[in-house]
Amino acid sequence: MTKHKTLKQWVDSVAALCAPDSVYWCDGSREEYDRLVALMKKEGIATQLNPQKLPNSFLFRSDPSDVARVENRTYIASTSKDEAGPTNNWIDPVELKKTMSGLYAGCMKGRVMYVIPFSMGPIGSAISKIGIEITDSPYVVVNMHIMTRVGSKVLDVLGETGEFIPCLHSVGKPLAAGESDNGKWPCAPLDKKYIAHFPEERLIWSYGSGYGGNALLGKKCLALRIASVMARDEGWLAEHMLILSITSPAGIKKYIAAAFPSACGKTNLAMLIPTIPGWKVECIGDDIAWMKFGSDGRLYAINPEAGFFGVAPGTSTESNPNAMKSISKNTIFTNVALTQDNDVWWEGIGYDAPEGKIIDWNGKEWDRTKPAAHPNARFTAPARQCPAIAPEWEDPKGVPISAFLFGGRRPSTVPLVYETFSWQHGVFTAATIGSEVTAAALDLKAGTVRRDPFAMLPFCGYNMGDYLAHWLSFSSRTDEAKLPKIYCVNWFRKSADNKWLWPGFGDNSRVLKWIFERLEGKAKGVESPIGVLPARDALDLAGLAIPPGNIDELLKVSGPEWRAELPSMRDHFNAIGPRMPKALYHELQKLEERLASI
Ligand code: OXD
Ligand code: MN
Repeated sequence: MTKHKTLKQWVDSVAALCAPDSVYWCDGSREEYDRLVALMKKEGIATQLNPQKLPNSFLFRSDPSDVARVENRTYIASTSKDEAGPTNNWIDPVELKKTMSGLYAGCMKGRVMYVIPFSMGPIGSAISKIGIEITDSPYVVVNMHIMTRVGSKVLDVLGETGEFIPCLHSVGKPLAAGESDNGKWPCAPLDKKYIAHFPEERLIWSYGSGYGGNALLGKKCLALRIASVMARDEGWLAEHMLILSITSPAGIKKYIAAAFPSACGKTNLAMLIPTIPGWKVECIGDDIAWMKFGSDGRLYAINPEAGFFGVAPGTSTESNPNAMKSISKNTIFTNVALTQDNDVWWEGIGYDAPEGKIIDWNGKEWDRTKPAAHPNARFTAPARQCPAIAPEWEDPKGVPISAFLFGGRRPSTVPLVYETFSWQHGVFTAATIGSEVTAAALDLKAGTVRRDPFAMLPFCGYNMGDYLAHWLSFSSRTDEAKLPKIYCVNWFRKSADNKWLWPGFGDNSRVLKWIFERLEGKAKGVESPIGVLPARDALDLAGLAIPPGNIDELLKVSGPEWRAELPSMRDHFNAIGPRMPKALYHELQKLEERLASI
């Protein structure tokens, strides 16, 4: 337990409101993990997987209504609507607290209330932050064990007066006396789900969902939405970025952080195995980076998480062998399919579903015309299990970042890679990245570009205009030469006949190598109106069996295509509203002028 008065008072007040049967303080031990998993097995929520194939691993199936982040039920409840800005849902915080307090009243009846002290980042690092999550879900506790650093050591660092971020979570399903979940995933209906952030108070309240980022509050809620506000106020960066290191054959190591919207292969890039001899890539993190200035004026990054919460479908020995090894034991699977011998299976695992009865993510015998795993099925695995994890991944100082990469899915227009001209131009480029809408499921017309500044659209806890201004301000916080250089990448360009032009995956190391050599001042570049492209012979293509015409296409900058981008970039800036920085309109105008030459 703790001698921290404010913490004790908060826990007592939540217990009084939510009325659990008991309160339990988590110590983060292996014994605690095993005990909770055993409990969930008994309650029919967890299935033990084949211990020969997947030691100490378990499968969970969530309710079909509770399978992903719920963006339309996610709120930034700042005091003023303007503070949240036009890209966030907003409800007045007083009103929202009233509604949610009503929902929380008695919501933990029949359940245990778990108190989880956790550190985002290595315990005690100057860049790390402490959170306390209160939850009535043992599934959340075991996932937090993997995704964060949990336990008594965190309370020791917190001491009697340390700062912590209170994170309150309930699945929103009280139990009557003697009732149990009876194998059913507890959650509330969609219109009762709230994922609420009170940024001025650094407070998170989540109700009604037990899934992923809605419930593991250290991840998107704390490490991005609340941390982005803290970062603005304290002069640092909390970003939706992977962190990797790349080491040349000469043994020189550089660190790169990269942002892509969800489902653009971030985990694959973070763990890639280079196809070019002598080069090594190691992983520091696959989703979130917190960066602060070191005493040398450079930006140092830590991965605030301790695990991977990755999308299973599409993960295979071919697409990401390191991820497959990371999830070979001590892993929690959610909403994947179960084979007859208690192994997991999903679409894109790299082999056909085995014979015999397969149970789909709904818990029913699989109808082979439908997906067996939910498309957002996940694995939760300890980062330390990744064979490519960098030995320094938990260094409390962080790692110095030399380059930022931004990208999205762009079947046309955007070349494989280019370097931006300056910090301001780089911020402009990151502010306009996006992905082309391919599925007709969204309201947008196929081919429309959905712009997602810095891949932070769902995760920025304040006004997007102010966020962009915060990024711009970094060039006056240090010598610009000490800031990372900014690159745009696009692995997803297609030919006119709709074929991928670039093999991607391990071959993306060829692009990383060009970036590495640019940073060393060695690789040749060719200036274009949008930025500096690789000179044709500067990209290492040795051993790559793709038609030379593909490379021309991949590096093409078409005047008409780029001019056609300009109105949608302007609309996107206008939609951010009056707080949109003028400097970025200026960059847009400069781009337009440069494009006039081609
Ligand atoms: C994630 C996401 O789950 O970005 O990491 O959606
Ligand atoms: Mn993410």
